Amino acid sequence: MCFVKDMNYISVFINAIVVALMAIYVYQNEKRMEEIAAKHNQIGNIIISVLGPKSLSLERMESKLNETSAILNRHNGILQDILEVVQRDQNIAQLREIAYGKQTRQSSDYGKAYASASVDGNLDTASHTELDESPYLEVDLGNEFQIKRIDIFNRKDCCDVKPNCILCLSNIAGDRLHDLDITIGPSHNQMYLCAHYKGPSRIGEHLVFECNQNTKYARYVRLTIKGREYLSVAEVKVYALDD
Ligand SMILES: [Ca+2]
Repeated sequence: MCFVKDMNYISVFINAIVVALMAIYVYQNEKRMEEIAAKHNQIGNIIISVLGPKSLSLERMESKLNETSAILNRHNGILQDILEVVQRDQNIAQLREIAYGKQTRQSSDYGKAYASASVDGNLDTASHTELDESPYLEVDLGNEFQIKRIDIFNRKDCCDVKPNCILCLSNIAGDRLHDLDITIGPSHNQMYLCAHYKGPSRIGEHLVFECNQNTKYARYVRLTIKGREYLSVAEVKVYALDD
């Protein structure tokens, strides 16, 4: 009996030791977890302190990039405009004006405003027809040329489509020039449309028409207004490739 009693004491003692060891283990684990949590907090604070200023810098960099992109776009637009001007100048440099002083005729003469006034190089003089049905002005270039462009200068001093309109503020609107067909061709029977101008124009306006659609060789240039109207222009300039 004494032996059994001793064994019970030993068992209780061992259990007590096991419980104590488990308690120590749990305590140490909790302490370890607290340390890990503290480390995590510390790392989090470090990350926030580092990334905080960086995120602000990124915003500023993004803003700067947007500003730079806008500036580059503006500069690109300016460069495109410059390139177009340079290209146009190069194209013009290859062209030669061929209408000056050439033979002309028009559907009728209004007083002494002859057709020749449209190719005399003077913007203060103008050709002028009567009030004709489909009035026209024609330039005979003498030979065939590869016409690329035709410039028309409306007269600077006249006229409105309602010249006798007293209530109108002005009768010098220049809008008689409208619904204009600009045709070119090697003969009167072979005329091709270079351009159509709906208008109306304004006094002194400089109109430019490209004849890229029809680059055939042509000797005649004709302006025709569709309808009953006066046709009056200060100057017609015809540009052809300089062969
Ligand atoms: Ca003239």
